[in-house]
Amino acid sequence: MSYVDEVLQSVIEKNPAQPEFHQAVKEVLESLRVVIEANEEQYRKDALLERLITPERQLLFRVPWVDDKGQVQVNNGYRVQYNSAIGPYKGGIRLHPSVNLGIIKFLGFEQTFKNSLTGLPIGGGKGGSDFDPKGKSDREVMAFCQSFINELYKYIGADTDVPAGDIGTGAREIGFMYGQYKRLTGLYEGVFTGKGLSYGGSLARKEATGYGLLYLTAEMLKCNGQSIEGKTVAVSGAGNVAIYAIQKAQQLGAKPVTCSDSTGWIYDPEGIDVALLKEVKEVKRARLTEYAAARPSAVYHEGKGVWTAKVDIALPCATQNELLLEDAKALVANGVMAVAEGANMPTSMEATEYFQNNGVLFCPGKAANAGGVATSALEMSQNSERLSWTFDEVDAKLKTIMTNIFHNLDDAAKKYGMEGNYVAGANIAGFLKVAEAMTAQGIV
Ligand code: NDP
Ligand code: 2IT
Repeated sequence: MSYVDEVLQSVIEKNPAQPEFHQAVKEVLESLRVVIEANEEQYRKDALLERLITPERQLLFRVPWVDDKGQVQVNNGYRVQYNSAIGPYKGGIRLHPSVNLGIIKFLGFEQTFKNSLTGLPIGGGKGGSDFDPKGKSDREVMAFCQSFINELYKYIGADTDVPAGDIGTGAREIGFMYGQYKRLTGLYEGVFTGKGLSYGGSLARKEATGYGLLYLTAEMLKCNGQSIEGKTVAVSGAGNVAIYAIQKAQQLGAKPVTCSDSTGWIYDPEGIDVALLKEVKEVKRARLTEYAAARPSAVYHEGKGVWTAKVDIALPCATQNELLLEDAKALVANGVMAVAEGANMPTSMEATEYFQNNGVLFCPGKAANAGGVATSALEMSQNSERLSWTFDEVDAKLKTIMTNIFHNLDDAAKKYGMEGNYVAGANIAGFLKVAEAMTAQGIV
């Protein structure tokens, strides 16, 4: 049996009931075959893949907090410190009822490659909880965040592990977590990113994932003789990534016509009104029905269906496995020409292969959504030098980073005989840097 197959088999045996983790590992290892096989004996002897796949440390802890009725609630807390070969652990905190260890591991594994692709010195990590911020009062969210940090503060720090936002964790949650960390440690340091601008946050971090997604998509189209201008776009999600993806798409001359949340989706043939979407989601924290109520051109559909819209470009920006084979078929039948992932692993492997086999340009999340964490690394740099850069400075760096990422994965795909396969290109380019750093640092 080949080394890759051996490791794939053992991952499934050793990590039962973690389907998202298996999926992420399978996608990466399948596309690394050509690289591993070229150096199989050495990699096997060094157990390089086993070390890459096994997190350096996994923290699981109890998070008790008191709700507004005086009732004690208990949630599970997680932080998976995946790989520190190229820098301190770096990655977001997800707060969503679906969170479990397998989901945090898949996210941490992906993050390791993504962070490598940014070209910046950040290792991979991810954390979270099954706490659901939806419908909670600000006081309840604060009580949860403080309790979460009462345990986590022991294991994080500006030079060891730097958490940030993800689903359910935005500026409010980061503020509460940062405040508690500072209170417990007495340290005013860049231990979180995505901080508020008044206490060490970076301009353009809030916009960075969505903007970066569009910078990369525009570059991918350009390198394939196309332009983003005039294209219609389907975006899923209505959170941090989706909102700023929609905004940048409009700035680049495209027309986003959809967005979605966990209850339904909007089709707005006039183009999404970003100011209204921000008001509904960032300020009121309300459902998309409120968007439709305020916008005559918009149609609200209950449930799934965002991928049935006829568009040129699809940008999944909500969550994992939200774009399945049947969705890919609908998009292809409607003439989609490019798909780039704003979310982490939103497209199933079958759907990804369907796009690739039907000539659709496809860029995976670990490259396409890397602008968020890249700008987090820029926030860390600003915190270290105790300076703040202007919005335009950060945005210009972000654009350069996204353009470079695209060319790195394009070059890697070409070098290994898989031109146009950006999934393989991203996995190979991300892997080679981490593997080299791990090998140089010995068996640790
Ligand atoms: P937010 O919490 O701001 O928004 C998430 C959006 O997706 C919401 O509209 C939410 O709807 C929807 N959503 C979440 N879970 C589900 C679900 N199970 N089914 C249907 N819809 C769902 O998160 P972000 O925008 O920050 O994150 C979105 C994706 O992007 C995630 O995959 C995240 O890992 C990834 N990402 C985020 C980065 C960041 O910097 N924030 C960076 C890189 C990637 P509802 O409100 O109804 O739950
Ligand atoms: O998935 C991701 O890259 C994020 N949620 C952002 C991580 C970060 O550290 O900014």
